[in-house]
Amino acid sequence: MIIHSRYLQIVLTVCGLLIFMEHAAKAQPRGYLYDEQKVPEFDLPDPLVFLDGTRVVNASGWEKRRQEIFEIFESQVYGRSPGKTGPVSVSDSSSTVILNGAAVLKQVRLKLTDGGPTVSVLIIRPAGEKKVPAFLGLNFMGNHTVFPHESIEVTTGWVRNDSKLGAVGNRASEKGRGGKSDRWPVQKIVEAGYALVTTYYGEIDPDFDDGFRNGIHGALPAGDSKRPAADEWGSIAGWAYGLSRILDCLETEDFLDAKKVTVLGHSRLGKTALWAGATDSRFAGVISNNSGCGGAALSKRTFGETVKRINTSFPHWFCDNFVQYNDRENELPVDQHLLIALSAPRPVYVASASKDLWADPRGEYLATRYASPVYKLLTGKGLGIREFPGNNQPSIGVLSYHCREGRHDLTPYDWENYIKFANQYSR
Ligand code: GTR
Repeated sequence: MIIHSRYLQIVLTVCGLLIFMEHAAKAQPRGYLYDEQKVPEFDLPDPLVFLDGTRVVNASGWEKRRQEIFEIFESQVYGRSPGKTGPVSVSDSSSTVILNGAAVLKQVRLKLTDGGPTVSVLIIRPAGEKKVPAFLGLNFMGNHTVFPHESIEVTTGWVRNDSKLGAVGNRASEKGRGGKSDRWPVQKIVEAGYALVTTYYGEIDPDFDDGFRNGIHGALPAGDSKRPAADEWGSIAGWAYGLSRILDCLETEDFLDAKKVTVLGHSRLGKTALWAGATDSRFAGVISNNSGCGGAALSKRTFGETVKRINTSFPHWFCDNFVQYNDRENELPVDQHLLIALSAPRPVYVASASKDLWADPRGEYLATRYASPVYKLLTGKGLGIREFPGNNQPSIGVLSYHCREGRHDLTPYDWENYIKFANQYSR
């Protein structure tokens, strides 16, 4: 018996260790650069110098330089998106009062384009007749995982398997209801006077590599061929396109102020939020939460996730031209500080997490800082800090940054700061 229980103890310890190691490996794959001393020397393009060496001296000069930078990101990184094909159409909507009368929950079915996918837009706003500002962010596992109300429909589209959320065989289920509500502090957002608008990203474009036949890509073939050309849109651009169509829909909502919509996203959806901010100037502010490689982190540092790794793990996220920079980050004509600058003068908040080395917190901070010259030119202010800050020391301004203590996640602490950030231009 004693032997058995000791044996059991050893087995349990080994299992525990294996689970821990697997978790650690997932968070931080081995064989990549995590040592600051080993970061290679690199040159970053100056945001205020054109490719031909001419310097930008005023706001109209920046508009031209911005166009130059934008075209490089379009053709080399995210891919060109088709223009809007016509008005979005709402096929159905319903409203319910929630939070003891403090809020209204509305669901809208939105057709993104003729013959294209229909997405379900969840809007939770403070009760009343006032037009309120909003946060718009895509979610990873379905609207029903965001808030536990029984009226929120369970997505019928493809979802990533997740047994905790009852997502099995790539189908979502009731079990997931409210399962991700820790990422969406609805009550806090409503109490602060904001609406939360969210949609399941997989309804815009399912997140797997199927040769771009499904989702928004299938409905809007970019050219003659079904598959996007090397400079045409990948999934990140597809999700960003969806965000813009949701914003079209918000422009018709009576109780939302569509001029005060902050686009926000975590991780791959943080990359998406940054590209949405760059492609659609109607977004009043942009928040990138732990977006990492291809998001806010500088690619040329090659710290944590690299261009080659991301193009290999997720071949559908970027355009095919991005592959030519695998192991050749130094040849990239842009880096991610310029992506942030594309949203200027609109406010951008970049946030990292201290244990999320895969996303390169310091690289995210540096990109924010190096976007400052553009903000200084246009607004007189840049990022308010000149050193990488300690944990939980937010610097909030037109350019904002914090590194939260902890792991890759979107937490109430992050939201607390995002609300302060949005208050600067939304209240
Ligand atoms: C990781 C990927 C990151 C990040 C993350 C996520 O596997 O390497 O770039 O986007 O996924 O979106 O959850």
